[in-house]
Amino acid sequence: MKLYYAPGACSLAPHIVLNELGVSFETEAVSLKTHKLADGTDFYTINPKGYVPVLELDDGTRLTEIAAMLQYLGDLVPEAGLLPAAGSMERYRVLEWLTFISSELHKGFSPLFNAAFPEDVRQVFRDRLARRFEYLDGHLADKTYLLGDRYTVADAYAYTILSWKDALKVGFAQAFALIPGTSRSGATIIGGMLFGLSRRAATEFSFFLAVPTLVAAGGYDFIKHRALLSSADLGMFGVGLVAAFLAATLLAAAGAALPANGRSSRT
Ligand SMILES: N[C@@H](CCC(=O)N[C@@H](CS)C(=O)NCC(=O)O)C(=O)O
Repeated sequence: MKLYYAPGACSLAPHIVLNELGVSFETEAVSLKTHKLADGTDFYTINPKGYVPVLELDDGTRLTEIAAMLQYLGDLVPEAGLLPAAGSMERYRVLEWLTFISSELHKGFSPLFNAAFPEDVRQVFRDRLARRFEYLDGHLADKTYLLGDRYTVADAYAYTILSWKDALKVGFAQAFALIPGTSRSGATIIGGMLFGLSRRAATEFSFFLAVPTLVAAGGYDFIKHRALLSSADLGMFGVGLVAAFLAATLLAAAGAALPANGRSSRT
């Protein structure tokens, strides 16, 4: 089996389930920017709909749509217990959740990332999404999993979408770093925690958000001020890079020594 996926995308849901099932599978990364594979293959020849995930079976059959894929995977290894038996009420509950996550949560995010929508229209979608999350929040208030105490494929999908919600909150908090003198990591960690994330989850999101942010900000600054730079500055950059690398290694080692508690208050 092969899973066509994109890092950070919803293909994480079948990816989690494939790992949970313990079946052997390969992965193939897809660039959602170019819609190409690493070898240049046009992804539309794999999935004419152009989106991940795609599950390719050993006989070459391809399956798309997360809700269908998760049911296929759950039925593939019934003894793993990730999907209740067909015909049972519990099975219909899983289908109910898969449909809710797909149509109300997953697709509810799309307008928020669409710059073509004016802010007031996006606010309508944001409010709608907030109501859906409130419902989910209330449902999970006294439960460990969507079906109560039983972990199913629907939880893997919900986790994937909830991690976007957390990422959105931390991204919002990062905007405060635009205020001169405000620390980016301080704003994202404190903001994330105020939004209900655990310290560890807020720190992790802040760290991963730092990579594209600093590359983009550093690249922009470099281009803007390139006329001021000369080869004599290279030594200074080298010292800075080595010092940053050593400090990061020390911090990572200290972080690894911390006790591994939950990633966030909800996920
Ligand atoms: N209905 C699809 C939606 C999949 C989807 O939205 N995939 C996104 C990533 S999360 C994607 O690949 N978007 C790229 C595109 O549409 O071009 C499913 O449930 O599998």
